Amino acid sequence: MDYKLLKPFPSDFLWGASTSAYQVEGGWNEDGKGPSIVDVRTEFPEGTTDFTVAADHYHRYAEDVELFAELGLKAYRFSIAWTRIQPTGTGSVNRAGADFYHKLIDSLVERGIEPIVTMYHFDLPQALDEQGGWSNPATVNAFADYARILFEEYGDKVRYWLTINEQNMMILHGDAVGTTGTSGVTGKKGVYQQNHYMAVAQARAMALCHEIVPGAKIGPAPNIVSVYPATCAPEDVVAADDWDAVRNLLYLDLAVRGTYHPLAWAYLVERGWQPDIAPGDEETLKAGKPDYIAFNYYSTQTVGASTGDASDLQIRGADQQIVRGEIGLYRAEKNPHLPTNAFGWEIDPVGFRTTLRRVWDRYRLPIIITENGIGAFDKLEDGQVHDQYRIDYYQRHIEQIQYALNDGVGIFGYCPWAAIDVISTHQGCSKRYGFIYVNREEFDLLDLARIKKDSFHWYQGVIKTNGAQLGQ
Ligand code: BGP
Repeated sequence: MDYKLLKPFPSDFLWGASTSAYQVEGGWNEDGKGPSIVDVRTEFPEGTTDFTVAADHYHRYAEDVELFAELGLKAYRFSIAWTRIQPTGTGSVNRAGADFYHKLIDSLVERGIEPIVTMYHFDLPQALDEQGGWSNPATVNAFADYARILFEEYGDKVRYWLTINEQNMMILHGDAVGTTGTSGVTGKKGVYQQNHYMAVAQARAMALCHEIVPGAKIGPAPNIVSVYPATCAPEDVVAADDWDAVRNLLYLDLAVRGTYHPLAWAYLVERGWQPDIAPGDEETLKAGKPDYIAFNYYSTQTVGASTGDASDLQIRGADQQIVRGEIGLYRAEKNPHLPTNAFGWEIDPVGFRTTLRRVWDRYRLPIIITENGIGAFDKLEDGQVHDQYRIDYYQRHIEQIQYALNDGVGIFGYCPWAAIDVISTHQGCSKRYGFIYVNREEFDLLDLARIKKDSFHWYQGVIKTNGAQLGQ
């Protein structure tokens, strides 16, 4: 639907930006921090860096927060490294690690920037992984203890919490996002058991948040896409619904309703992959209620009916946005209407509006976008980065948020990925996303200077005008 005149963004809209601990901080073994599964990773695609230094935010957070304030951010979404707080994932608090986040949060709050804290963004403590990671129900208790520590430590200054970043990507594409770990779970049955434990852990964290910090808000942060049928053939529509249930609704329903989506459950049972549900789990899942839904949006996916043979397995997209096809369920299709970025991810701003509408229609909970952005090989030339492609990308996505707001969708914030250049999950530091350029190369750290990209100045204008000025 088109509108004669679009209503403006709400005056308290949270214009933000995102990062995650291991991708931005560096200082991977400092001040008592223990190793996480990403720290012990030894295999990296050729020519790409590890996460040991990243953007060196651990040492430069004060300078970075100054820049965030200059950008005008109303919110900053970042994650806490579990292994700074509890080096082995259990046990007493590592004071120096906890203090780092006190300093970061205080400096944000002093500048009027709302901290939005992800409790766990891919970096499971290695010590827990060695004991089975998410295949071990003890990890559920460890996560609940960790959650309690965070709420007690920071509850008086953090009002917005996120439980687990992209649980669905860890389950569906652990190899791409680097979260498979070393504990060696094999087979889908084991992976869906991990998913169940994560869902229970998340529900416990949500219930604890409400018990310990009344007034604070908490929600999940999956990666959500609209799934399009390749044609209007009814069989393609069924395939799109099926894949939507398995990729999106399984995770959203568990987080929001505390139940398994019936179609997703039917799929798990059909494959023999349904998890064991322990006594009390159903009650725990239902008792953990989110106050809002956060989701990461990069793309949409297009699928058609399974043909029942190996041709279904033709891969589309790439990385965590990959669509692999599954015999008997769906096949991946190319969407001829959509361009792709340099990494094969389809770009679909209108699909953003569709996805916002669908999530709102189904759950009627306030929505915040916790990631959206474009990875590119930015070039520093004469001290400047002309990333017009990023400006175009954001412009077109923010326009669609405004349409969705006019459609009646309750959206209260937008945190693009990323506030500053971070290390990609598996494509090194040359794949950049930030508004702020970090002067380093894959293996040469140069001076790690911060340089404002063209998109920085553009987003500054967007925030200053509360979204009224999206053009150049
Ligand atoms: C999301 C992750 C982020 C981030 C982003 C970009 O899936 O939550 O951590 O990295 O994707 O992905 P990549 O770094 O693989 O390009």
